[in-house]
Amino acid sequence: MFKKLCIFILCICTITGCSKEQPSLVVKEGDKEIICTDIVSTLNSVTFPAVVRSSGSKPVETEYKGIELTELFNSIDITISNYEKVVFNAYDGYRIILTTEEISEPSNVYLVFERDGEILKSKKEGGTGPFQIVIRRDPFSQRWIKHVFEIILE
Ligand SMILES: Nc1nc2c(c(=O)[nH]1)N[C@H]1C(S)=C(S)[C@@H](COP(=O)(O)O)O[C@H]1N2
Ligand SMILES: [Mo]
Repeated sequence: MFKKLCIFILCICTITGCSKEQPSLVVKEGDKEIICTDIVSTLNSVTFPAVVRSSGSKPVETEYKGIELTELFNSIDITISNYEKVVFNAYDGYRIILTTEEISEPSNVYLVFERDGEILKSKKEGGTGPFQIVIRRDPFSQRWIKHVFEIILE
């Protein structure tokens, strides 16, 4: 009976996706690699408004949910003031570099995973996620790197 119940719950979880793995991200500091796996569930997330400018469409007002990048660094004991710049790499080969100064500005650089209440889809699923960097003081969004998977401190 118990075994049947377990199998039943497992099936429901698989179908509804509640057992879906959380996306991960790697942070590199020297020759150390930190794999961040439960960013979405464990860190302090915030929502904020932004205007999205995607080529070929009109600007749209949206709400993003994510964590301030400095929070992520704090959570893995990285002191960014020890570094000059941070490199972000995306699955499609896109790369951006931010100064640590820019990242340290309050309420500026966020690692987002939700837009208007919906989890960001991967590139394969036609989205901009699973993670995207949003820089609130970069209104033209060229540096809002989509599909980011690697962050390197230099
Ligand atoms: N991974 C990735 N992020 C990216 C880009 C890209 O090609 N790949 N393009 C950038 C540019 S130039 C802009 S304007 C915004 C919006 O891109 P979109 O016009 O393709 O929506 O995303 C930025 N982030
Ligand atoms: Mo662009």
